[in-house]
Amino acid sequence: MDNFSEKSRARLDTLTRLIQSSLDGYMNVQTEKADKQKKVAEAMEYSLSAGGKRIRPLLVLEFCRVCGGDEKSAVSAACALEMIHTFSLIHDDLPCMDNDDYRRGKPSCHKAYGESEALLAGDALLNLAYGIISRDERISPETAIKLIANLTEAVGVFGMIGGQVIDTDYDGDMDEKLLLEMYSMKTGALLKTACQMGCIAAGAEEAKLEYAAVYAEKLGLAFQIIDDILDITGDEKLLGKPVGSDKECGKVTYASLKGVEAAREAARRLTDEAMDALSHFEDTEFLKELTMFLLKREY
Ligand code: GRG
Repeated sequence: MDNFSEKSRARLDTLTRLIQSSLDGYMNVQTEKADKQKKVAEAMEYSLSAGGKRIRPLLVLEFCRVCGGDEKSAVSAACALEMIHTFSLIHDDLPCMDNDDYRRGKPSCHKAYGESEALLAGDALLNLAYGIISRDERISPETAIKLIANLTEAVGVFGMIGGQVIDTDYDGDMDEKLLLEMYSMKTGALLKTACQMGCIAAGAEEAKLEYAAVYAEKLGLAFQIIDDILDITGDEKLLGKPVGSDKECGKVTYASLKGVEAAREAARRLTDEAMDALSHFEDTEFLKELTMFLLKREY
């Protein structure tokens, strides 16, 4: 994260520590309770701590702050979202989905723990995510319900899962329109709920949620296009997984459809549009630097 100013780097360190210690806290409760379930708790912990970028929880906490909220009220939503993101990666790597052996620089969950354990670890993370929001005493029951409603929509059949359905069922005849629709759902939906849950935790008015959605829509498309480019031009060591898997699986991506240079240009344009949407919020230096980092990222 070289493009960060000193101030933003300090903020990044603070938030990353907060996210990690909170995730550890939630997972410790599971591990301490586990008896015959030790292996599944270990598999959950293994994938959750494997060293992702934590983009989604960072967005939850930052959107809460730029809407004038106290970040403590967004911590459970931030951790819940990272749990759900990790769950989606565990399931996405399974042989019945993308069949990937490596994730975040380590053997994927099913390679380390076996398929049934990985399936259950993913399910348990999804379930735990909703549990920690519903039991968070730092937020009102009304806020918890709003957060959970927003999150379930993002994960569901018209969100991430729906995007995965398009990815698996329509890969043969994917045109640009369908591809972008799939990206918005499969990748964009979790980024949108990240930004909107931050607004909800801060008690922001509806208009802020709409602006957050515009930012996230643009960011989600740029993020997935960069992901496609990295699968062609990326460095396996930095990425922590093999490159070329999209081509090997015969997958149509924006980069394969348009070429790497045109894809890079589209990601730049979408990033500019995302930056414009941030003008509706105050004190967005960190968010802007994070957005630029995602455009230039190598992992
Ligand atoms: C099976 C019910 C069920 C749900 C899962 C598998 C699936 C449905 C959805 C797949 C969603 C998916 C894997 C989308 C790709 C999004 C993406 C670009 C992930 C990589 O995100 P990063 O770069 O990863 O933030 P790190 O490791 O940094 O956290």
